[in-house]
Amino acid sequence: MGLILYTFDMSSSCVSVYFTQAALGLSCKRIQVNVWNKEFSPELIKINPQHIVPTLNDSDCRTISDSHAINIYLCETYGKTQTLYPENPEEQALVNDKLFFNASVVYPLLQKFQMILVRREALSEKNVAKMCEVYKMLDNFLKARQWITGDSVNLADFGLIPNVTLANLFVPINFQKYPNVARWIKNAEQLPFYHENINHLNMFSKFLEERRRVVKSVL
Ligand SMILES: N[C@@H](CCC(=O)N[C@@H](CS)C(=O)NCC(=O)O)C(=O)O
Repeated sequence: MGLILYTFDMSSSCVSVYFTQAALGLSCKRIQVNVWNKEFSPELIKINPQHIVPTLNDSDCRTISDSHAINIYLCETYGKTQTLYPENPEEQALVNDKLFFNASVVYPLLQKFQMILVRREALSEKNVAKMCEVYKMLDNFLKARQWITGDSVNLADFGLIPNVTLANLFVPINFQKYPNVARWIKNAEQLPFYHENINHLNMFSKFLEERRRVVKSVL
């Protein structure tokens, strides 16, 4: 049976799993689930009543349904390179720190922007300011290093890059003000599997464009 990933190409969380999957050279059957239209397949509801993507189902029927948990599982189970999720407790703690930052700070804020599209409201100034704070924090994290926790790319970057580049579509990053973020994104663009994110961003930009035409007050 192998690895099955219930996914949605419009989801930045899913892109982070694509990155890990590609970096580890794993093949994985992708089943697209349009969660925006609530087109949950019966198989997804059966294995994950929360019907959230990404959801990974491994051949032994293990089900994992959070991108950060999936990425750690893939590295620990199939990881040939320890640099993506270091074994050393101190280094691993730094990666975990930024994974939780992504899950508890960046993603919930990004979700608010996405909900605006659904509810067709204008962006709140408060949330725009919060996102600018996130950019500032990232710029500080990246001051002394090439990647988010050190000088080699790891799961923290895989989680943050899709979310931050998507946030950039809602709240454009001032790259003059945050040069370390600009450098980090440029480095990410060189990753051999970055096309997964380009595909995601292109789809999202198109969607935003359509919405802008329909609702002038949004963005
Ligand atoms: N923290 C989760 C977020 C996953 C998430 O919110 N997924 C959204 C799409 S981006 C979803 O499946 N929503 C469907 C629903 O809530 O029913 C992760 O990183 O995997």
